[in-house]
Amino acid sequence: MIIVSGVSMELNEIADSIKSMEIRGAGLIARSAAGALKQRALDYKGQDIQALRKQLEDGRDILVASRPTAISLWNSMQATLLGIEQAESVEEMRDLVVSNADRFMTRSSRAVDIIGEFGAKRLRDGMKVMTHCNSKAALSVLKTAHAQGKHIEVYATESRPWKQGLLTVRELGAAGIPTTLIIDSAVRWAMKDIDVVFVGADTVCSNGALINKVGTSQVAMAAHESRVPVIVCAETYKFSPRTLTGELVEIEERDASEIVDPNTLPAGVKVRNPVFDATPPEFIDSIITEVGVISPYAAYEVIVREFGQASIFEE
Ligand code: RI2
Repeated sequence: MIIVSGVSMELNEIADSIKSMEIRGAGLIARSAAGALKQRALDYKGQDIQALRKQLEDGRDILVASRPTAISLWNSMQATLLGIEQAESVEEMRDLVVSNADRFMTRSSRAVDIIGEFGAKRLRDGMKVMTHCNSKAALSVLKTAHAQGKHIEVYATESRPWKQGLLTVRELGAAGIPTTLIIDSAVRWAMKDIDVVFVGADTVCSNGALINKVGTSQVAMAAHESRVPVIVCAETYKFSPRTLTGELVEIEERDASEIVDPNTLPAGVKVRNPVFDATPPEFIDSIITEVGVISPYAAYEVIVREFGQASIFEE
């Protein structure tokens, strides 16, 4: 049982909450999944090491299936189960999973703070910032700059259909940061007044492309046209080693009912609800990670450094 937002939850409940987006944000879903796998290890009371390993791998598969796009979920599972095949007892496997999960959760929370410190250096008094959706990493930059006494103003998009932008304006408003909410269609209209764009990341691909909340690519295109820099805030566990070996990132499509009640439409009218899109590296100024500020074209280096390189020459 783990406690999320004060509620104790089982692994399957955590997976359901990630799928329903009660638990959302690529970083928080990764931390919640690591905590769920840790709790499954702690809850196992048997002495059969193969049974424990199967419970952990089944739990990983359930959690990974809850949302397909954010590589953070996959990476957190890999980090939490790292080395279990070498464990020689149930106690050793349990202790390894617990320490792996704790290290991942601690490191990932610290990474958000470090990104805030690095990103705040790109903000000066009087700057107007646009952000899209609701990214803890991006908001860490804005709140850190504000806490340093920098007078910034934020334009936040509504981010339909889930309207995560309302979470953003409530959070920034409560922090005392002057914030303006705009609808997604008003991005290009607002861009003439914007100095810099800060967004989060669900997945950074090996070629430097960004997979993030749908609409990010339109924000980036409008910024590029106005020569406004786009800065991505992405912890290293959001970089995808799977794209290094040619895999494509699945763009999650969610139920039409998140957009409109299909029963109110004429028969035959289709509704599609993709909730992420891809922004090419040429529209991105830089990516702020907890290991440094990089060009999007350096994503390969981060992936190899953080995850190693599956060599075709390895035995
Ligand atoms: P943090 C969110 O996806 C948004 O796309 C956001 O930019 C990204 O995850 C990263 O969020 P969703 O969960 O990890 O709202 O920076 O679908 O909080």
